[in-house]
Amino acid sequence: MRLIPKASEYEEEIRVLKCPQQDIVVKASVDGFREYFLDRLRTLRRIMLGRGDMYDVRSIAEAKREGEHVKIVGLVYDKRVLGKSAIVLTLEDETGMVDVVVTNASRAFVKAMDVLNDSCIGIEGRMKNGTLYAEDIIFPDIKAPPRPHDVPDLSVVLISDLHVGSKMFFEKSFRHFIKWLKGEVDVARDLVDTVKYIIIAGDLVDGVGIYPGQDKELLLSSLYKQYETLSAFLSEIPDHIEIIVIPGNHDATVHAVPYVTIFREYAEPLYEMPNVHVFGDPLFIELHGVKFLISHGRSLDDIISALPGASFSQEGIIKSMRHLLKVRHLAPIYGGKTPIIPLDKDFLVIDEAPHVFHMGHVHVYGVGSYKGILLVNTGTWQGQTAYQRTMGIEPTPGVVAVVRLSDMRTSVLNFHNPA
Ligand code: D5M
Ligand code: FE
Ligand code: ZN
Repeated sequence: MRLIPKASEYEEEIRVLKCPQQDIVVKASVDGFREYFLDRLRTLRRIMLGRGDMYDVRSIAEAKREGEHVKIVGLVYDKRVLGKSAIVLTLEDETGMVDVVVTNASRAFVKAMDVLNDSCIGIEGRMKNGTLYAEDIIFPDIKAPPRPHDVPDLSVVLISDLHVGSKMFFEKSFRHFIKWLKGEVDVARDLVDTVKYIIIAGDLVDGVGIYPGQDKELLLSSLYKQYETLSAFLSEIPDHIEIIVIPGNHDATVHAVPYVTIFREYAEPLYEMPNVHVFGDPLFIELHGVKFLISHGRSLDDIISALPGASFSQEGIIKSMRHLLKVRHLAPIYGGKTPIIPLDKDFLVIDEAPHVFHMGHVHVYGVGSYKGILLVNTGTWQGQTAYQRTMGIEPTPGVVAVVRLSDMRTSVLNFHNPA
């Protein structure tokens, strides 16, 4: 006897707080990236100023003119590491640029190692002859919002990177997962009754022409066929479960962030499913009051190659996701592997704190937390590609995270069965 109602007895409750719309592309700034970066600076500076310890911030021009002991906020224009003795950061705001010297005697030195180009940071220090000597570095930083009350006993399954259409798509494992959702697998039966949502964080299909030589690794060479096959799989999922999807760099979207929703023309069967909700990236939604920030994670490649200690290991990926929250930006580095659309508003700033931060893309599963925020990277359903072998990326296929909305308890289940 089960007294608590099952997930199938609950109405969906999805509130979209932020999602890029199709029309953003035509709004791309004519001014190139100036407006875009100004908005990044202004939004993050406002967040930092609102925190209390940064109320006395000066503009860079002011600091240079009259400063002795000052605080500034700016975007990192350049970072130079001078051996083990000092790091020189060049910071920029709308009034000017300044070189910031962080010597290894300063408590800011360890923080300076983690500073990445184009992110917004604050510096507290002393001006001397037009150069700022840092005493401290202040990151925008974040903390989890208060938990909502009276959350029903429902769970959300997080997955990503299915790559349907690839020869390496683990169809058998994915079918096993769907069987579990139908209640046909004798694993965590109590949990499956609570599943009301599935979030898929991009790379739903393998796409076509995404990388050189991809055609040799494709089972389905038509993008239409790939979305059709994906939709056939998803239609097997009980229809009281709402499926929330965003695009990845393999999907039919504009291949620059923020990603617009998957083009309907290619994915008609997906759009026709009543329980599938198609969104863009980044997506900020509330499910019964619990806030989710979902983004495919293309920028993780750039973070992993720039951030000391980051790597394609589970720990290295969680470290990278923590860093994104600390700088409150989903793709801080400009000019790497992550193309950015120059909008006059920076959609990639994390202006509101979520309870859960979900990414994929790197194909390695990881779970962790930062300042009370649950971090999940959901691995993949694709085997190791030739490129990943050369990069030493060991994918973790068939792993799902199930997050219970009422207490955020996270269960990790492995559905991989390659045989
Ligand atoms: O990306 C899966 C992971 O593999 C991600 O960390 C990027 C990396 N990857 C895979 N193929 C390539 C190529 N050809 N160039 C650069 N990086 C690559 P996914 O988005 O699923 O391909
Ligand atoms: Fe992927
Ligand atoms: Zn990807």
